[in-house]
Amino acid sequence: MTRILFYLKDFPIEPWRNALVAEDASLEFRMYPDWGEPSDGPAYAVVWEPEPGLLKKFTNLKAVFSLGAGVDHLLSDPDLPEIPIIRMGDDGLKEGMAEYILMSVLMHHRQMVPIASQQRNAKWRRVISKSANKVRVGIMGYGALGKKAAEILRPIGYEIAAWSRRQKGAEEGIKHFTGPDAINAFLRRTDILVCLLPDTDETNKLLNHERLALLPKGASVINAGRGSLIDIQALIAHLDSDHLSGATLDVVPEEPLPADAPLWHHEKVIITPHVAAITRTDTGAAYIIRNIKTIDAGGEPENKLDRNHGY
Ligand code: NDP
Ligand code: OXD
Repeated sequence: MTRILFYLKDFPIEPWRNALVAEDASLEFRMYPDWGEPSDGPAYAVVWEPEPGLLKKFTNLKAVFSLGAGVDHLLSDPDLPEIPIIRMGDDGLKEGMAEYILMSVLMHHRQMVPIASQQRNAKWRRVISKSANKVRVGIMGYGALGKKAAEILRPIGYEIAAWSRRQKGAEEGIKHFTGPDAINAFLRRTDILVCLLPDTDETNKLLNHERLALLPKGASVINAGRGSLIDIQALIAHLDSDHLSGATLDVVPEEPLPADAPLWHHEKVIITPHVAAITRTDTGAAYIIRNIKTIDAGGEPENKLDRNHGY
């Protein structure tokens, strides 16, 4: 029998119990705070934003599943046990993110930010948008989510480029840029910047005033990775000077965004409350059970955290 210890901050747990037990009826499902004895039997933990120090108490854990693709909520725990950490990478998560990116890219391409502002001011003025094949989309972070986003954007005809840390093989319809030496050229050719990077020491405030200035005039920015990537004051300065035409932010440096943050009311900014891709119980439960079986059989799980690189 496999025991799963479950801890989810701010999400209902019951749908997860049902989905996991539907995948494997032999599961013993324990919810915080009713864990039983921390030393009882081998177990897996499935968590989102656990209290720091909590996981250390469970000396028999074989692995921890992050109920999202990001692991910053775990790496901030100084007592995180040295066991495998598995990040979500199920199809539902990828599809959810691809939908969000498609929606946001189309919104910026078809200039919905100024059009919505015109509506608020009862202004009827035609706004003409370029054809898709003249719009250069740049995806920063070409991992599981970035790739899926490219897949959904490509048939529309956008000119797509991707920036990542490691060299990628040639791929039809994608121009690849790799590493710090290529970031400036990547930004200079990007009209709509899609950010899908993890929060690491290297990505923190990577998009500062100088780098945002490299984007062509009129470019827009979509961030659905982590809020730490962008210097928000620099972003606002570029929006106010009309260097940038708009931004869609699903993630911000401080979440929830404080009620008095000026960002809420900026004419050129669309805010969504970190909902670009929420792990779905059906595909998520199947992914967790599949990986538990792999580990139990002595295999290597999918999407294991690389602690050296922080993602
Ligand atoms: P992956 O690990 O699959 O991909 C991460 C990508 O970022 C890779 O392409 C990686 O490059 C690149 N990268 C990392 N560090 C650097 C760096 N220093 N320089 C250049 N490229 C870098 O992650 P996912 O695609 O699954 O998820 C990405 C992030 O999206 C998550 O970490 C999470 O923070 C966020 N997220 C947000 C959600 C939301 O609802 N807003 C939902 C889910 C995830 P390489 O390919 O070379 O390794
Ligand atoms: C994730 C997230 O990391 O929801 O999956 O942000």
